[in-house]
Amino acid sequence: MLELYYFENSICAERPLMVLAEKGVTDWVPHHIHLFRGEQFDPAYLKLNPKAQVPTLVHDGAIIRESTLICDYLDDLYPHPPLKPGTPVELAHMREWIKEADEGGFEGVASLSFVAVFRAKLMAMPEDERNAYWAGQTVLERTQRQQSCVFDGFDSPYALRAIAIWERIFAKIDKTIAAGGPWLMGRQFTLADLELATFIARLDGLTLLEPWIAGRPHAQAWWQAVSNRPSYAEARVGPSGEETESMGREGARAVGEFKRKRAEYVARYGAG
Ligand SMILES: N[C@@H](CCC(=O)N[C@@H](CS)C(=O)NCC(=O)O)C(=O)O
Repeated sequence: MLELYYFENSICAERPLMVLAEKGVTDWVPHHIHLFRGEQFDPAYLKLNPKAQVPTLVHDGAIIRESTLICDYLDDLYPHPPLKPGTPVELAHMREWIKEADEGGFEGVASLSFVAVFRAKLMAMPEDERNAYWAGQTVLERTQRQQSCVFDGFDSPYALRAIAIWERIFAKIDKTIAAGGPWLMGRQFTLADLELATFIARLDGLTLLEPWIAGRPHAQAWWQAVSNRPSYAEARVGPSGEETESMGREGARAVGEFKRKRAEYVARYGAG
């Protein structure tokens, strides 16, 4: 039996959801973990995922954590159509994209989400409620990042780091697709495209994507192609449900400040 613990608006949980859709796998058991209701801290869930994060996959009793590892596992479990290239060199190159997305891209999207949207939500909470929210967290690094984004907004060093990493990723996507698309690994759609896509969908939902792809026609064409895949819609990638409206509205409010910060970054360090 295959069971997936996920939250519909989690950019990490959308990764395995999209893999399942690509593979046409439908016989899995969904377990919804509502992050805004604190269900990730439920003692039963903490046994599956001590970091209190989604997604978690349970396959015949075996627990698999970390979205990248879950996607890899699912691709091995359901080999058709393959989402990994066939040669060791290509495999290493595909994994380099995912490593960059995981090491900096995730933190970047999370920071921008907090600066643009969750900041307002947390600032509107009474102080003791906000402190209780952070006190329940299990990863100190994440708590400190969130606090910096909430209290300092675009002046947080994490906002600048977010801009730096995504500037580099978008420049690299544009250059790679120009050299031979339509996908990051050439003719084959792979986990590299898919695993970046769910992160970029959040930037899109926050209305922060357009400034990054406007002057990058190849990255733009790639994004069109990824977001037009049936699996993207089937997995409901991008803000959905109760989050859609607030993400778009709050994100649009932040876009002016984002553009100013990005212009400052580009003037100082260059684009990509
Ligand atoms: N490296 C982990 C990160 C998982 C992660 O941080 N998930 C977020 C949602 S995208 C989460 O569960 N956050 C819990 C919270 O906000 O309390 C993975 O890729 O699975």
